[in-house]
Amino acid sequence: MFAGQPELERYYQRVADKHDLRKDIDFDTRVESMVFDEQTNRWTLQTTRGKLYRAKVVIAATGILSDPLFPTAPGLEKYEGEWYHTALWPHDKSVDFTGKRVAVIGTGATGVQVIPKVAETAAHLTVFQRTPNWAVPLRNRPLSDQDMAQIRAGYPEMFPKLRASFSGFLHSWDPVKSTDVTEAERDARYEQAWNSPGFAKWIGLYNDIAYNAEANRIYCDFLASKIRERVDDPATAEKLIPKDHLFGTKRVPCETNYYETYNRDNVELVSLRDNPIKEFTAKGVLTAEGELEFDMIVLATGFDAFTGALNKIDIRGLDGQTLRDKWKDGPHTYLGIQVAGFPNLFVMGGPHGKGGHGNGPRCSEQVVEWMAELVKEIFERQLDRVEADPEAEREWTEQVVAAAAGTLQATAKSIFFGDNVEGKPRVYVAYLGALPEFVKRLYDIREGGYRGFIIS
Ligand code: NA7
Repeated sequence: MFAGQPELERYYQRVADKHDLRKDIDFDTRVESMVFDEQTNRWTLQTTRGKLYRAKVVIAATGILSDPLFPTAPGLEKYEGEWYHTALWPHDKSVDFTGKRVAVIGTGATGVQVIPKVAETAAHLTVFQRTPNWAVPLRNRPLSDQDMAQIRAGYPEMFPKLRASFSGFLHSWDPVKSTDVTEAERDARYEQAWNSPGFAKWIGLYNDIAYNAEANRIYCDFLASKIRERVDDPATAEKLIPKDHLFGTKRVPCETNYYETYNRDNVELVSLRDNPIKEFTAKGVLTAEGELEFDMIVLATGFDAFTGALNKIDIRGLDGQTLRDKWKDGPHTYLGIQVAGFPNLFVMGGPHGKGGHGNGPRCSEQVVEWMAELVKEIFERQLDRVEADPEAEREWTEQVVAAAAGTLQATAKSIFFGDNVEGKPRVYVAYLGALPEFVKRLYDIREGGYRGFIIS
């Protein structure tokens, strides 16, 4: 039901072949800097391969989750064993955990998938947990030919439904509140969701879970009871139950046999709150309780999300202003698509927009369609510049940030506020609105002559 990496890669390869895309792609190329020339209205891009590119328009489709985050403890360079970051996994070699003493740091969406796999063959696995998560069962399974036939037959209804849903998923929040039903009904619904695949257990439930702390807490109690049922050792179960954030205020990880993994003799959970890593050593890590030795360390520590990838590039717009400097206190954008002072630069899947959020491909495609039309116009009408009006940018940024204030999401530390990264200012970087409204806004703006954009 949920495709694994090899199947996804096969799909991308097929799309690249079908549309003959490889001739237009320079692979293994990192953009280091981008400078706007005000005389010619062209961007100059410098890459790690030394090649210079000149472009009238740049679309930075650099992604929300693409700048890997490393542990804050110093000394990783001293560590002499094998180590891997889950976002930089070496696909050209097979990583073997067999018989090894392995550490995994991080228990987010990736950590909860990696941990059960490593535990199967490692001699010993130590999991370092900074924050426990409300992880829920993925319920993945192979699809039969009959399942696929049924899915294909449903395409005519499925695609409009995806475009019309809040975040591009088939699930939608139920307008019924959890307080409007009996306790027995509610429990049965939670049980049914628990046994269903994917985000049915999140965005397919009563909508008050998203905004009412009390309704959310009741659901948390249900989820905590499931963790207690699945983990044999009560002390370990308690460590795995989040105590300081509500369900869905951080991204909800989906897992397979994650909690049962802690019942294995070769698996140990270390809470970094009780026992922080002071530094990496040649043999492993030094914690408050002493040195622990490992043959391999897996960093599942996530990403500097939303702004990390763009901030890695030295981007210089009008008057030599850098994007990093402009965003030092948090991102400023118009629709998450443009930044005032950076003409002809379009962002796809950055902060404060809907492209790339939620069901990534589904949300992106609608924003891409709109953006591609605008880019086409730049060339057809031989425009010099399209850039965000500073006033429109100010209004949009204020609106996005204000919409998140006072919500349940604002009660947790998360990638949505950037405070998973040490030293990053806590500012809302995601976008809380619904996909159909966002897309409608884009088309209204176009009909209004691209309101909020300065076109010359
Ligand atoms: P996530 O979900 O951001 O998880 C990263 C995990 O690593 C999370 O448990 C973090 O704890 C932990 N972390 C981050 N920095 C540290 C340090 N310095 N020390 C210890 N632990 C740390 O990233 P994933 O790769 O798992 O998932 C990314 C996306 O993939 C996810 O959002 C989905 O869209 C799919 P924290 O909770 O911040 O305390």
